[in-house]
Amino acid sequence: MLKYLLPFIAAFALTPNILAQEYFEKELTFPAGSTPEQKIELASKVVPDERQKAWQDRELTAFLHFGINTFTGREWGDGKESPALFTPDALDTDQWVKTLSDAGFKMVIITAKHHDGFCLWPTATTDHSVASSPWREGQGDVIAELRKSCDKYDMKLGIYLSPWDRNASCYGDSPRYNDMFVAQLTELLSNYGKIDEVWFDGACGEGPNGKRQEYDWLRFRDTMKRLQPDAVLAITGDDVRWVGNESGMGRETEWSVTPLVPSIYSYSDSVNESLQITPMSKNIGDREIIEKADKLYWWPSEVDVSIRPGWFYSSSQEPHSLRRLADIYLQSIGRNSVLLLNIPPDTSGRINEKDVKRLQEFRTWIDDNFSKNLIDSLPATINTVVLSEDINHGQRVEKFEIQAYVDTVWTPLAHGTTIGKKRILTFNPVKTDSLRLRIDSWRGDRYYATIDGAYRITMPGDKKIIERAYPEIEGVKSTLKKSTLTLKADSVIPITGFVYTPSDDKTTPLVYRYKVEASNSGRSWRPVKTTGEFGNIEANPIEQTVIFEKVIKARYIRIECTESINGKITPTAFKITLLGPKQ
Ligand code: FUL
Repeated sequence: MLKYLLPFIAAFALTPNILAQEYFEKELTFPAGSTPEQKIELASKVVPDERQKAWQDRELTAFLHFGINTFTGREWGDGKESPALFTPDALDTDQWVKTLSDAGFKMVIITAKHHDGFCLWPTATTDHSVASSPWREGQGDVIAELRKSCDKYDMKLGIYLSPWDRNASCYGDSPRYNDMFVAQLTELLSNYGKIDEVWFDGACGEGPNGKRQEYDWLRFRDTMKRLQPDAVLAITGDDVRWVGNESGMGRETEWSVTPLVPSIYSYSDSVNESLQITPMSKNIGDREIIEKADKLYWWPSEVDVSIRPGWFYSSSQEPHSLRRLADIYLQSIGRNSVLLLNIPPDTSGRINEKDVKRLQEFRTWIDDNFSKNLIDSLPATINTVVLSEDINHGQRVEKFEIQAYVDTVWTPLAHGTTIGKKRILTFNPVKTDSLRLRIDSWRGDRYYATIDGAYRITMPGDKKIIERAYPEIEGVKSTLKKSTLTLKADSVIPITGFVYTPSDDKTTPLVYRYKVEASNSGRSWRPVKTTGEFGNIEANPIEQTVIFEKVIKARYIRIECTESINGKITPTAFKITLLGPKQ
């Protein structure tokens, strides 16, 4: 009997002690029997560890998606690509790092291996690497060159290593592939100096043999901790959390303290389901969620987004407008997140000059708008305020209002919920000589929030810069029947490809795999060769441009959805636009 009573006695005895504890680094398990009030009190005491603090201070990190997809124009390669395609004849990592350093980035993360399995370093684990490519006659090593450039420009280096590998024949044979993955990680974390962030992407599909892999996440994490103890583990890791979209937007309410269980833990699905939260939920840290939880994590958000629509370079895409980048800045760094901005090197192996120009404009916009802090020289006309919490004491503020003293009255300028590491708020311009921050609700005994800056910022104009590589063909009609869309032109015409525009309506399933056929008569059909897959469409539902291997001549094109994202193969609507040769 005593044996059964003991855990209860221990739990009750623990509660007062744990409540007296000042802080809990990185995670906290509530003592059994904690009341909702005690849980909220304890939530205020969860703090980041040193690695997470250093990571958060960097604010702006560059992502470099580069590999076989750069040369095929695809977002997800299928692993069958020949290494002979890898021919970046002017590859210049100094140009990458200098460009990024000039633009204010403190770290770069490179796709050492993406889902197609092609390795940018001469690994001993597979032949599917730069060693089998014509680049530098098979003697090259992109990671080594990047390391050197990072040292030259005082830039930190991070590694993206995709767990999903569509090339490795042992993928799906779980213990064997886990060994291979650990060997790859070991090479990267042992031979290239200091690595500050390791990125394990969450995308996971079948391998070349159709089998799915059971990853040994904890072993992967332990390997990283052993070889690079200062590095943070992102996404499928417990140091840095994916914000939940790839469009560059942090949440209005962004909690770094959350009961959301990182997916490296086997119990993550069941616990998250019982709490009814996912990494994509609108709110992952409110009181009602915490009160239902048993455990909390300091798991801060990273906003990953590409400067172009896709992650890999494609000549048919353009960089986003400066206005879009400015919005991204305010909605990521300005919403308690780190911004991980992807700038994909092009087929020559350099950061494309259009992206270099856009990055320079972005830097200038940040400097012009945020280097003169008017808080030191009020009275002034301002339209932006920067707030912060001292995260050494956790994240505590739940509701606030910022006010300005205007014509003898304290006037509300903006209000919000969370603050966190940094919160930027914009409002209509107002002339004032005093500001005050009213905290309406917080957790714990007190809060540590301050007004750090006041600015008058100007948002760049929205220039229309996107133009199609090919003009749309006029006069096509479409009829949608089940999961097949048939497009009919007035006569037989040359067709170079098509664009699929995913529906904005969230209830319409997205097309993931498809088949294309062409016909002159509408009766007998011939297949048209394509990759048959819209890679990464779920996380990043951008327009998908498919260019055929060669121009075809047809009057009819039929596109069938063979697999949709939610498994049902009957999307109720999908929009296809045919493309013709350049005029
Ligand atoms: C996604 C991947 O599937 C994309 O290809 C890209 O690497 C992005 C950063 O993460 O989930």
